[in-house]
Amino acid sequence: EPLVLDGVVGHPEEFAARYRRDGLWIDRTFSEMLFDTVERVPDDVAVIAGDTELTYAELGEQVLRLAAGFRARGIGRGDRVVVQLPNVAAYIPLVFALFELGAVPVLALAAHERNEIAQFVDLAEAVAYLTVESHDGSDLAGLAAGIAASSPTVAHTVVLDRAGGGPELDALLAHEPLRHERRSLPSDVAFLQLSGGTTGTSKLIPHTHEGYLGSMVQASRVGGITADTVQLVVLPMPHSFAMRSPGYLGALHAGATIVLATDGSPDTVFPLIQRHRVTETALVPPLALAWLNSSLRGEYDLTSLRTVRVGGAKFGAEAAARIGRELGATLQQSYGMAEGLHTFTGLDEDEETITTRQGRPTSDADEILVVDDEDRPVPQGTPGHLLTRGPATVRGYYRTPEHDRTVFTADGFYRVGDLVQQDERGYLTVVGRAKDQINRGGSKIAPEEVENHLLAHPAVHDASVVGVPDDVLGERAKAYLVPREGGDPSALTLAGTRSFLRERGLAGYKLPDLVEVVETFPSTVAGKVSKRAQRTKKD
Ligand code: J2J
Repeated sequence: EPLVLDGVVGHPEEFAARYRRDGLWIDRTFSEMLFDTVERVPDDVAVIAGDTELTYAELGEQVLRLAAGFRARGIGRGDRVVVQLPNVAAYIPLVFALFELGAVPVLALAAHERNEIAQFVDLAEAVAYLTVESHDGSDLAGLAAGIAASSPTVAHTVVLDRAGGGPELDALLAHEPLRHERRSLPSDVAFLQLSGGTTGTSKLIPHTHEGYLGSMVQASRVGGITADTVQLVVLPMPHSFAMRSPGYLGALHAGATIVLATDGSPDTVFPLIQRHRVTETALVPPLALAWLNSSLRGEYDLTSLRTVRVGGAKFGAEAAARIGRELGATLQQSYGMAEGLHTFTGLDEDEETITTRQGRPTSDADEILVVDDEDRPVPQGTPGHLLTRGPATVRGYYRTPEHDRTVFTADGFYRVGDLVQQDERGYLTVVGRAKDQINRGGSKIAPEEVENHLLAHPAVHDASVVGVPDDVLGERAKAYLVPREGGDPSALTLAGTRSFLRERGLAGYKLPDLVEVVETFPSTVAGKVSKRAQRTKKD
């Protein structure tokens, strides 16, 4: 019996049938995919994190022990579990234990705070929350206690120590392993992924096993993943670039080795690359720049690196050209979105393509439309709005039918919100953005969410948050604030504004980098705030 989760819009049956027939969706659950590999290469190393090293057999056993532990707590198929963990060794076993049971993880970022976690718990009616006691100075054990006390749905919290171990993990691992078997179907929703977001509240994306794994298989092919791959994961594990483009799922599928790092800075990762002979990784542009510009580069042997994928934000052509020259690795640009579509440049493409394009879709079934403001297709090569539909791309968010009507067309195309142009071979170049979102070095911020919090400040009359150009991050967040009459404007410093937002439980990466107090906002002819004028304003 298929799992029915309310608030999920699937693909129409004729599309689903075609994607299955054409092998774009695969007849496997996440857990089956993993155990296929466990059976094939039990003694190969699957995961390395710090001092922990797990073979595929050991990983499989941990998954089944943890699954037994979760099942003993009553967690089963269709139950939503908010998982908020940094890139620790237990990440993959814990998440796959939930997959084995057919439970539906909501994959939150370690950087999230009270605000985001409470939203996910409420929206998904989560039965459990799984986290570490603290991360980057934020008290997640306290958050877990608060949620346990106040949430009407959360029956269990599991709090690991800071390094992702400790007694609660041991207690789960002490269970006798379950037998691996099919407890969910490939067509079931596998997990809920975060959207970058453009509105006041976070959106969750329901991905099925078959669709998400299908997109991973496509990416693994163009990404050249094999059993010999040693993949370094520095981006947050829940990010779709880290998961399936081709990501650690691609590595698990191929029987490759995954090396986890909790951050991507050269001092953390160069030693790991040297020690484990890392062959590939995925980076956002600021990290790629940090690697290129690091004085540590000469001190480590990085010659094992064959492929460096860069995506999540626009990677400039000059920096792009340096990857091959200075790191001796092939650059593979990737453009994608958690909602589904992902594109890649080929590994054997010419220099011009690799440095100036963000890639092309992985199959012809990924439909691409480039349109004007009235949804009319523009001539090929002309910039326009990207609309897409296909086997990787969902048809709606989780439980937000009204929002869906604005971001999906009647015939199921997703309005990505990016401005692109497409060349005659199908390669896309990202030339701008139409959606109200800030891309802070790959981290996505919804201005409306931050503005709503700022409007709650007693000294704020009005707030507008925009992205302003930044050499390293691409964009930084700037808040323009109109003080409230009679309020205390001296509270509206950068530090004051940031600590106000932090106290409201907003994730650190969403806090403004700059604050400017102004009398009024520039407006458009239509009388709306002109964010364009604010983005380009000179200080
Ligand atoms: C310009 N903008 C880009 C790029 C994403 C693979 C790769 C990336 C993501 C991702 C992903 C860009 N150049 N190369 O999910 O599987 C901006 C666009 C896009 C938004 C999506 C994957 N790569 N972007 O970044 O959901 O604006 O996914 O719409 O986090 O990031 O962000 P996100």
